[in-house]
Amino acid sequence: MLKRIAAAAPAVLVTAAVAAAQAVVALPAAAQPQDWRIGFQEPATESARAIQDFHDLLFVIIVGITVLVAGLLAYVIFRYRASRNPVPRDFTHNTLIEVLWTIVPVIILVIIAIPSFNLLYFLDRTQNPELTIEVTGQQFSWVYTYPDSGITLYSNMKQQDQLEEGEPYLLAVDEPMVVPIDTNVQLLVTASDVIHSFGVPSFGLKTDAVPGRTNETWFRADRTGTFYGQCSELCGANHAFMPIEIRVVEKDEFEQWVASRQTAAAASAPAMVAAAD
Ligand SMILES: [Cu+2]
Repeated sequence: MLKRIAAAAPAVLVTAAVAAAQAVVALPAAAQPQDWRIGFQEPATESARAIQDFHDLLFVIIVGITVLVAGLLAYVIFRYRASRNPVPRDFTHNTLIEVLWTIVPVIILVIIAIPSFNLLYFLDRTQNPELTIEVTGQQFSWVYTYPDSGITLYSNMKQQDQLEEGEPYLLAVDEPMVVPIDTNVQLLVTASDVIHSFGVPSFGLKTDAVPGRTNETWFRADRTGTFYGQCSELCGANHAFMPIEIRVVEKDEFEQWVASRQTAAAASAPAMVAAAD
């Protein structure tokens, strides 16, 4: 009996693990924070993937250094304690070890610096932007302007009673930024009052929005869906309530969206002129 239970246990564990994995997959397709998550959001751009790879490299190096230093320290504390080593030696220099503890860290820093600079330059800007969006942070919302198509979106966080089924409170907005898939999107980020920061983890984006200054960044999303981010610079009382929502759609869907927005803008423009008269 016991044997049979023991034999069945791994199968049960595997089933539970598969169910848990499916539960994770079945969660909303949107890229957003999840309870008890460890690690990064699933990347949706080459930039986010490269950042996560760089993080993994650094993590290995950091763990290695920490284990080595802690291990040496523990060994010295144990081996050279007063009871075991009553008459300490009194030398103060060792050329070999001094050369080593200078050269080895230099080599480690060079190993870190090369991919680090590559990544910085890769993230900085795109060589051929296919779509430009101006992002303006303001207390406490984001404004997205598409200069090529004359569209301006005022993106405000949805209050709890405005949320639709499955939309996360504190992340969902009334006017998400809409972008096409597989397109180099250039972002020109600025602010109109204080410093904000445009951060979308699954895109590997975090760019300060500084009044009087334009910071450039870019992304190229490789899957459709809804991606959430937040203002990442403490900007005032409602800093927590100016989230970012980006919808990545197929290219033809994006064209339709642009056309519908332009039609809507054209339809409302004469009315506004008439009202002004
Ligand atoms: Cu802000």
